[in-house]
Amino acid sequence: MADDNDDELILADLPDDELVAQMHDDLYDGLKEEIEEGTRILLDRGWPADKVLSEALVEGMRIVGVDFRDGILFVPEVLLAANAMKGGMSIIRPLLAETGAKPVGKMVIGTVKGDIHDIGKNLVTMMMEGAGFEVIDLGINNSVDDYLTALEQHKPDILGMSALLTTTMPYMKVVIDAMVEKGIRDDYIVLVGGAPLNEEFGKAVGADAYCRDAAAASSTGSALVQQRRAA
Ligand code: B1M
Repeated sequence: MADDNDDELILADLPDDELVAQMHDDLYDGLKEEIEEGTRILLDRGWPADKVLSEALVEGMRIVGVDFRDGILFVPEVLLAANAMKGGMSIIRPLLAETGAKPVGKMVIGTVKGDIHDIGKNLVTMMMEGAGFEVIDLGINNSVDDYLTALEQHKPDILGMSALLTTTMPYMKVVIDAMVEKGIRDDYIVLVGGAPLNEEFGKAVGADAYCRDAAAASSTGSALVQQRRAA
């Protein structure tokens, strides 16, 4: 998608719509510095952090995902795109956290065993922090033991699990079954999410809720914690 004129382009001179389109191209091309610059420009122009996130960054990654699926982009290019996306996210993260209210609860979150996708999980972390949660992020490739140890250690209100592969999403059931076996399942609200999941899957594995995106995770998490405290 890069063209020969890229060097001459001054991002700050572009109107909003062209800048956002350019950021989609820059994300596609894995240009981290340009993504960081574009993110700052939009914020300086008064765009709310969540709008920059969804319209410039997440939408750009959606386009990358389509071409990855269609065999036009390959793992190394997608890794660069992910790295650029993380550059933009790191600027937005503190802003989202600032908008949050008082601490409302604690969450442990991690991507399941065998799965190294973490952008969506990181977004959920950011939105939960923005909603006032303390979040302990276990990172990627978590085994049952990793989750159980973290639950024991941090005693959160919520356990969140992320999976992006159809081959790794069944592992969520392995974790929940282990919680049942230990008699601790009902001590926690369990939320699951990731692109290949849906509501039925969430029910089938025994989660409290499936969250289609980071905003749903923060609203569902907040509502369920409040319900639990009220009960
Ligand atoms: Co991967 N990959 N990938 N990949 N990758 C997908 C998931 C895929 C759909 C691409 C495709 O074919 N179209 C496909 C999976 C197919 C399937 O299983 N049906 C795929 C594949 C096949 C693979 C490999 C097997 C490729 C290979 O090696 N041949 C390999 C597997 C590695 C592994 O994990 N073992 C692989 C590797 C990679 C990279 C390393 C290159 C890179 C990951 C980099 C990183 O994460 N640090 C990568 C990427 C970037 C993608 C795509 C393109 C983008 C994922 C993403 O970040 N989306 C993805 C295509 C796609 O999803 N369309 C793809 C943006 C993000 C904001 O959305 O993650 O959906 P998402 O998160 C959302 C919601 O789902 C939800 O909220 C988030 C924010 O709104 N959510 C939660 C997510 N987790 C949640 C947890 C919650 C709640 C909500 O807890 C409460």
